Amino acid sequence: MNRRRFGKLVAALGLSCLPLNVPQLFAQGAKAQRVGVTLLDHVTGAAALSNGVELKAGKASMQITALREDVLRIRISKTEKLPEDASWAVLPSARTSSVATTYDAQGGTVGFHTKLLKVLIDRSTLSMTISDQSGRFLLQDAAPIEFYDDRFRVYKRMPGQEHYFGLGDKTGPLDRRGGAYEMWNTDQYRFQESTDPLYKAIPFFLADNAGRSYGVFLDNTWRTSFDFGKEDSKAYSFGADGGPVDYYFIYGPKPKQVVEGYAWLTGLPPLPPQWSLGFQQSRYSYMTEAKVREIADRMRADRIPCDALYLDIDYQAGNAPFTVNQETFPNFPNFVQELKAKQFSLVMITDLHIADRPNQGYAPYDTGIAGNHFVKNPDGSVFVGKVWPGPSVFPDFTRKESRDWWGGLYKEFSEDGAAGFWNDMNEPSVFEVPSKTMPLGLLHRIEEPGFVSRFASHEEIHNLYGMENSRGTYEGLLRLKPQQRPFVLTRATYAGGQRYAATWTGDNSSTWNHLRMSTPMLLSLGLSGFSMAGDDIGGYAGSTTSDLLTKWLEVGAFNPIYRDHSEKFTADQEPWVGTPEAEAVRRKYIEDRYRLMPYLYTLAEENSRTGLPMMRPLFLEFPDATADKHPLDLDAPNQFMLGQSLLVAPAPYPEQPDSYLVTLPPVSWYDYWTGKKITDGPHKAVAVSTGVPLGIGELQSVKILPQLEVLPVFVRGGSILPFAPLVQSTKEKPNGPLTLKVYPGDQCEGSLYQDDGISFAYRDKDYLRVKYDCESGKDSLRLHIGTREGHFQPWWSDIEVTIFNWDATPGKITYSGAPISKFHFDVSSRSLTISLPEKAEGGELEIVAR
Ligand code: MIG
Repeated sequence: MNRRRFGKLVAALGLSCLPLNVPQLFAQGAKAQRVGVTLLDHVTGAAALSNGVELKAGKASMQITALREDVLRIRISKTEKLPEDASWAVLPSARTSSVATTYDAQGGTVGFHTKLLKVLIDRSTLSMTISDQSGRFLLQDAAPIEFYDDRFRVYKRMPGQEHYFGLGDKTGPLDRRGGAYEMWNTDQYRFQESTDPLYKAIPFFLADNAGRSYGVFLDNTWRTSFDFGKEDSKAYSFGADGGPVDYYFIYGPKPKQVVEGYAWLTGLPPLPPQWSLGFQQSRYSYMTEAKVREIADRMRADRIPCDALYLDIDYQAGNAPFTVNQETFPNFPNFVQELKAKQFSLVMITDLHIADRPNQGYAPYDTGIAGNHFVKNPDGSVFVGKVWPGPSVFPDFTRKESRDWWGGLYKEFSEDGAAGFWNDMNEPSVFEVPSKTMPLGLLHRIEEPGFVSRFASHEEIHNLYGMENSRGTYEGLLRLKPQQRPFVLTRATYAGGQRYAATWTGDNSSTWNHLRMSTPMLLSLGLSGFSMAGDDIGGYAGSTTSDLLTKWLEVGAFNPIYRDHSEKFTADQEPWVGTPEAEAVRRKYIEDRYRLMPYLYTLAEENSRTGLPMMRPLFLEFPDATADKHPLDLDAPNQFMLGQSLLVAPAPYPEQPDSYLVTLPPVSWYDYWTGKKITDGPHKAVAVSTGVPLGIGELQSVKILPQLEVLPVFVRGGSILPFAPLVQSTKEKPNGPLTLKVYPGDQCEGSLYQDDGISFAYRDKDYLRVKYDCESGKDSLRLHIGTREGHFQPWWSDIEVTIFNWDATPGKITYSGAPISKFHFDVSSRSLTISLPEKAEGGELEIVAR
């Protein structure tokens, strides 16, 4: 059956005359019922729960509960019994949370309310409406829930001004409105702009309706699909090929609250090791120890800061995971130590498929078979599929015991000193079969705390498999080195996988269009829980060109993961390829990322504490920027925020020489590279392109003539950004002061987080957090440096404060009352630089005009 068939039915029923007459529509829907389709379309029984309501619809049952005042869970079953209450994605602590609700039953409706939300179900149609306190509807069924065999589909009204974001690593425009998407983890080598599905299944989206946001998370690991009005412009829908109807409603109204609510449900990412924010160089494959050494030494010789080098599959013996080719990597442990001494972290690929090599002394196979750890055919034999090692067997990652065994396989590499591991091919990818994966009928075993033990078909486990692979890796590494933050990079995952691994967008191509496509993909991943994400810088498939590599390294410098990677048999893609001039431009951007590291790391820490992604669409920071409150990003393709302060504006079509307009939210802005103020906010702003004065609330724009060596980046007025002296690796201790750059403006503030970057000592207060704020007047400024929180000792003993948009030599400067004589006023950049001693208790910097 066509998964979206019902959309057509809805259209035929006259949904075009919105606002809906819901009861009528639902009644007609019932009449139009087809053979084999079960529609849940009237309430036959209702009972209050302390935290929600329970309903019967004939044989079917439905439960709506409140986990928090602003988070609801909706569970529906065709039968009298709801399915097992278990989840791979939702944290038990969140799933078992509840708040008291007030039961509402009057006339033809039944429901409840929390302090923030009201839920009403129409008894005659079973149509559910969720609205806010003021009664404005947020989510409303557009048609009865439809069951067909094991499939189901849920339909919601789609208001004309509502826009949809998220769904993980999808290509195409940031706004999902008008598109349809599937979730089925797939090895999509050389995916293109409309390839779907891709590698990950994150059935979560954020909806924004004129500044009021909510999220929906469909917790279902089967093949799921979402249609945002592709079939019918008045309704959107989601459904699955099997498994439970179990979805969560997360209320904003601010989009940041939705993102934080989703993190509360599915978990926060761990604080990453700081080196993983450095520049990373990879290739399929550096074939020998000597080649890796050459790359490492060239990085240092050319003064290109770099933190991580990757080993792709060819370091292994015959592609068998957890082996090392003794001919090409003859002194492996020494080699890892040598790289460490050169301040590189080594990341090794470890694919999940274990070579099917009985009786050959291959421990991963022997211990795996002995422990009964592999996925089986329905007849009980071990499933064998062909992948890189040839015939291979597959760990049964939905068994805790098998994950623990898997994690133990990392013992030697971990002892050798490898810093991170790369879980590729875990969709799982299987060669030489049309489905590219395991047969759907294979049997996985669920043997897991919190779950009833049972067999589950591959169809149920497929989308989850990669996540549980990366979980086995993460938890195993943690057991092996409890004091060291693991770094795992996974290709496939499911909702909640951010708890275990960072990710990348898979096998892109070395084309300008792929550079363009990366920004919305990474933004979508960030909204879907995965902040620690990157793409293959320079492109994977095909050979890059010099200019493309340069521009890609510029944009990537402002992405969370910054990793250059390329396919076998493509041209070299390291930062030095081409001319010395090209290398100089690339070096400048890589260096700048390292100077910005204190800000990046502060954002990574914020992400691990709140779930807010490092890289953000504009509407997350400026939800009210447009007059009708539509998301600003619709007018600003490919612009993105890095944290709350930086706006990065690559060309919307990066290969085109034409000028383009950067849309700036209505606050003041500075040029990141020069510190010069470029706009004054809504009051005084003119549209730079036309010179026409703008009214309050209107958008400012800046006209950019693209230049290869320039990536436009803007700083929000009212930012205080921390910078470090240049280092060649995050393992190097910076030498010199901490720099605070102050960009005066409204709500002027900033913060800084530091720790040792690798261990968990921060949990015992061994970190440093400082908050800054400032107030500015004409030629005067007061900067407050907060008291240091935590007892981590920073590298600096002085702070250099640079204030931009400064007009004259100051009169008097004091720091906590003591006069400061060391300062420099630079007329040409209109900046004032002052040197201060670092003080644990912080202080007050005051500058007054002459
Ligand atoms: O079948 O390990 O996406 O990054 O270099 C290809 C070799 C397997 C796919 C990954 C790519 C990696 C490559 N892998």
